[in-house]
Amino acid sequence: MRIGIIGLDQSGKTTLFHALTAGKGPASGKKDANVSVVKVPDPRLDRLHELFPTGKKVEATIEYLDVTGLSKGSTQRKGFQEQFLAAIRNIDAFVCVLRQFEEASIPHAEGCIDPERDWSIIQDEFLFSDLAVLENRIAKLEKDVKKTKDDARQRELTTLQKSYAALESERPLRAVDFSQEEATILRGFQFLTAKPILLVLNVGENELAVKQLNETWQAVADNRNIEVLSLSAKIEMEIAQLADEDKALFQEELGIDEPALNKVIRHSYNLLGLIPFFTAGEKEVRAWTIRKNTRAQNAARAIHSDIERGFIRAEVVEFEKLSELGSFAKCKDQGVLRLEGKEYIVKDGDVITYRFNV
Ligand SMILES: Nc1nc2c(ncn2[C@@H]2O[C@H](COP(=O)(O)OP(=O)(O)OP(=O)(O)O)[C@@H](O)[C@H]2O)c(=O)[nH]1
Ligand SMILES: [Mg+2]
Repeated sequence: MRIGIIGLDQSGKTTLFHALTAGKGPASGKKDANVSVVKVPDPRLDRLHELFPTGKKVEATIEYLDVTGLSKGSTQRKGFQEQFLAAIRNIDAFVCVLRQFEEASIPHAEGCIDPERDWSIIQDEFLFSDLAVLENRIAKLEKDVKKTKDDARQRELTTLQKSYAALESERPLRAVDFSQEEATILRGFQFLTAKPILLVLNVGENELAVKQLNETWQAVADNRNIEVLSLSAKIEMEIAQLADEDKALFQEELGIDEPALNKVIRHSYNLLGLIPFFTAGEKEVRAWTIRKNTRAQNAARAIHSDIERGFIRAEVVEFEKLSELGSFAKCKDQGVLRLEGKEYIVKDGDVITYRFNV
């Protein structure tokens, strides 16, 4: 999973990126799209490692990209469109940093601090960008369809016209219902308004104690495929650089209940409809990421396509039961280790042993 961190200039993107990567900095040297692989912290995995201490502990990972260069009017500028789109081509979702912190020494390009205005600037940019892509493609398809009467092209045209109509009435594509077929047609276009988005209000230190979103942001968060949270990127970066024993103390002093890393990752997971399942044994304990409502057989693909292909059955136990009883053998004795077939829908926190044959 890849998530792109975007936002207007000087909103705190790079600061958040560094907070997420615990000050370790970018893994790639590229100037405009720094990539970093972030481990997904999960206390359940730590507990499994206590039960199976002989091997490695392998967390699930999410990749974050620090994407620069979005400002008012920028997606309309020649060349920018391609550059920005290239940078985010394979992105599953956005984290959008909105500046709320006041800092006289860092002027805002729009003259004053107003995260609602900034959010509407970004929405407009995305809307215009998608409309421009749609206009070109629709114009071309209309000609083609007239000439060839091709069925597939007609369906694509209809889908794109539906998308265009939504955008014209200022509805982002992430809020529109599409059939499976329509979604497949649209996927290749990488429309910006179609991607799920996590809005991060980058607040000042003095606002950290405010835990509730105000009404406006609450209403925004009620939209489909949008989440909103507030944090201070700067403070979080400072925390990320502290030694573990100092972290808790500093957080408590500031009234931060959990590190932003955990919050951002949890929201990213929600947004993308992701859940983890676990495998545990002598060699390793490991978390795997799948989409919600994945069948046991398809979930095996996260581990290896051979297991999916040669699937026989899955031995499944809830994490809580395994944690309580302490071993697979006890779980079996107590009848809480279940044999599941390929249609079983994997649940968040299932510990699975696959039986397969290739
Ligand atoms: N006071 C304060 N300053 C912050 C906060 N977050 C970021 N900054 C400062 O704001 C400036 C811009 O932060 P960056 O993280 O570089 O912002 P950016 O969005 O990556 O900027 P560009 O990549 O240039 O668009 C830096 O000087 C940060 O130290 C914050 O929560 N409070
Ligand atoms: Mg930056």
